[in-house]
Order: sequence, then structure tokens, then C-alpha cells
Amino acid sequence: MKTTGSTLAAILGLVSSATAHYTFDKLLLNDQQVGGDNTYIRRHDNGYMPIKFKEAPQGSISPLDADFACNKGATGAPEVITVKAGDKIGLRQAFLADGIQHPGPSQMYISPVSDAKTDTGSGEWYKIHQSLICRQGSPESLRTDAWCSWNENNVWGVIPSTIPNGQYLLRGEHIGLHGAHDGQAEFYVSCAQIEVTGNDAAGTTIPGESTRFPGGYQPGDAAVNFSVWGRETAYPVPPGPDVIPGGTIRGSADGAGGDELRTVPVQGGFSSDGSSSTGNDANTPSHSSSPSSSPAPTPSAAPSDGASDDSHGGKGKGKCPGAFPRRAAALLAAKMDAQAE
Ligand SMILES: *[C@@H]1O[C@H](CO)[C@@H](O)[C@H](O)[C@H]1NC(C)=O
Ligand SMILES: [Cu+2]
Repeated sequence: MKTTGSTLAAILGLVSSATAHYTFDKLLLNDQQVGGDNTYIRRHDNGYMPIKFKEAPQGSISPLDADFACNKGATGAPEVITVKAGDKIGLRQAFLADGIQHPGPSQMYISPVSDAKTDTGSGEWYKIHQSLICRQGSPESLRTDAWCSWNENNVWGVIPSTIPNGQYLLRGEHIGLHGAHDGQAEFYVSCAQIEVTGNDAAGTTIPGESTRFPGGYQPGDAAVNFSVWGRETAYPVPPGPDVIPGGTIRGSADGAGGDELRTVPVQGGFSSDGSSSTGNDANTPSHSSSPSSSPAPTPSAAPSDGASDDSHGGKGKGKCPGAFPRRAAALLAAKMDAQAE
């Protein structure tokens, strides 16, 4: 009895989906792991499964559900990590840590809390880091390695100098956009528990806009109602609110500046959403009080430009575990069928 192509494709699909998905359980401080699994990062009940608005895996949740802030059933971790302004902090993938291979942005949010071990994450969330596109490329690379996070095994950001001392929940997130054209963006989320010290000049409030989770993301948002399967080479609208003053943005909407890290200016009231340039001096807060004169992304780059998007109603494009393993599985299966005949 021969193996049918569809059976084999299903088997291969299961294998690659198990390795393609991920969760974050290890804390990196200035690129060194501190503690063990879930010492500082909250354990949750969603395994490696993504959170999705539509067709979430069985047992998973939606970004509209109460647990979206720190993932399904997250419980307090035993420890709170002490950090200071300028520290690079990362949430690393669990187990194989074999790299993020879903196209899409990653971001870090903080929520000020009085007790990071027990807070439920229902307060205000401020975005301190946005990672976008680091390699200017083609519509094809927008599906893969144009993204700064591609193949990296952690989501990371930098502790801003503009936030008050105290405890925070730190929410790391990567969004896989391969199914986003069909309402199936994949959200990978974990929360770490941090205490910021040494920011004595920062004042008593966090600058910039905040949001809440759930609520901060809606199915129709341009950031997640987006297709990587058309002719786009840019990602003009990042998810959630702007990065706060003093926060960082890695890459840009179209990757033009390469893999650069920019600090959102503290003065001048200019807010950056990652799609406009704030100057060339990466990592150095700008003290200019004039707003950036960089042009906004051209309207023609908007994801709602349906004419350039040939993927809606396409042939299963963007279904997890991604187009390449799926296509490879189908080809292999077809070949084996042919040989069995
Ligand atoms: C996503 O965008 C398309 C095209 O602009 C639109 O037709 C659709 O209603 C949007 N989806 C949601 C959930 O808003
Ligand atoms: Cu996936």
C-alpha cells in the first residue's frame, strides 16, 4: 500500500509546525542568559501555540481574550530581574531556540506595577521597542529575511532612560504575518518581571502613549490585516501605539537604513512610529526640537492597496507552518506518489 501524497504532506506538516512555532522562557541580559527557564519569565499554558484572531489552535486564545497580555493562564515567575537604563534585555525561545522563521515585527511593552510577581497585566502598556525591517528587499524577502527578527532566537529591546524606577511587567511579542492576509496573524507573547533602578532623573510618569491588552490590537488594524503575499516591500504601520520617547526602533518600515537602532527623541514632541526617520545617529537621543522632516511612507505602500495583492483567496498561502515547508512537503509527496506508481 502506497503512502498517499496527502498523508505524507500531513505528516511533514506536523513535524515542521512543531519546530516552526515557539515560545519565550529564558531571559537574556546584555546577551547573557540569567536564571533558568521561567525564572524571570512567566510560565503560561499555551505551549508553542500561537494566539490568533481566527482559527486559533485548539486550546489557544485570541488577542481579544483576557489573557492576551501575558499569554494563556500565565502565572507569576519566582524572581524579578533588576535592570537599568541602556541594558539590552531579551526573551529567548524555549527548547531548541532555533530561530524565528515567521515574517513579522517584534515589540516590547512595559506596564508599571507595584508587584511584578502578582500583577495580572491589566494596566497600561507602553511600547519601548519596535523591531521592523532590517534588509531592504523584494516582495519575496518580505516573506522571510527582510525582517530584523528573522532567524534570531529572541525578541529584545533596550531599557529606556525615560521611565521611572520601579517594577514593571515586560511583554515581549513577535507577530508572524504569513497568514495575516486571512485574519490569521500569529502572536507569540511572554512576560518578564523587571525592576528598573538608577533612573533618578526620569521623573515620575512614563512619557508617550499607552494601550491595554486585550484591546490594543483589533482584527482590522493595518498592522495585522496585512498581506506579505502581494508586491509589498514595506510594512508601513507597526502594531499598537508609538514607541515612547527614549524607546528604541530597530530597522525601518522598508529596511532602507539597514539594521540600525534608533532612539526615539525625548524632546520636541515628535513621535515616531518606525516609519519615519529620526536621524542617522543610531542609539543617540536627538536633542533637536524640530520635528522630523522625513516624508511619511507613500500611500501606495499601504497594505489596503488590494490591486497589488494577489493573495486573497489564494491557494492556502501563508498557512502555518509557512509556505516553504508546505511547498517542499507537497513536492516530496508528489514525487513519492509518482515513484510508488
Ligand atoms: C482587512 O482589509 C481588507 C481590505 O482592505 C478589508 O476588506 C477587510 O474588511 C479588513 N478586515 C478586517 C477584519 O477589518
Ligand atoms: Cu506558526
